[in-house]
Amino acid sequence: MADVCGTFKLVSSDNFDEFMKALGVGLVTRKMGNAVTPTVEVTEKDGTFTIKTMSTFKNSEISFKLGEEFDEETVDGRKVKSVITKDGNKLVHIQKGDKETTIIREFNGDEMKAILKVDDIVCTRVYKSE
Ligand code: ACD
Repeated sequence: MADVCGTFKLVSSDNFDEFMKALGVGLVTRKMGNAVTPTVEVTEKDGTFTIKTMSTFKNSEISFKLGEEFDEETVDGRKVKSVITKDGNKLVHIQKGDKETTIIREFNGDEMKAILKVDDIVCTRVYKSE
């Protein structure tokens, strides 16, 4: 398994509401999104990576090969073209749709930090190993 694999639970989140607002996510979904503490599981087998994000509200699962574009439907229902590359201990996920969003997942030992960007908004979510 690659060095960017593991299972992590959300421990802090900064600016997620602003990030969701910029994507046009409605109030009720934003409230739920802000309230849940997802678990993220990253695995890799024979060059195919899988990222599962699980919560009591919504789940998502994507499988991909590094650098190869794939179709993704985001948890807020956007249909985007995604590409994920690896830069050292980071997975860099670019989603192209009506708006371009970036999710950088950085792995440092028992911590995974997700930095989500859209427009000029930056949201930081910190996860710790389960
Ligand atoms: C993370 C964040 C994963 C979600 C990233 C972008 C989604 C865009 C908008 C969120 C819309 C609704 C939020 C609902 C649930 C959020 C948590 C569950 C994710 C499956 O990796 O931390």
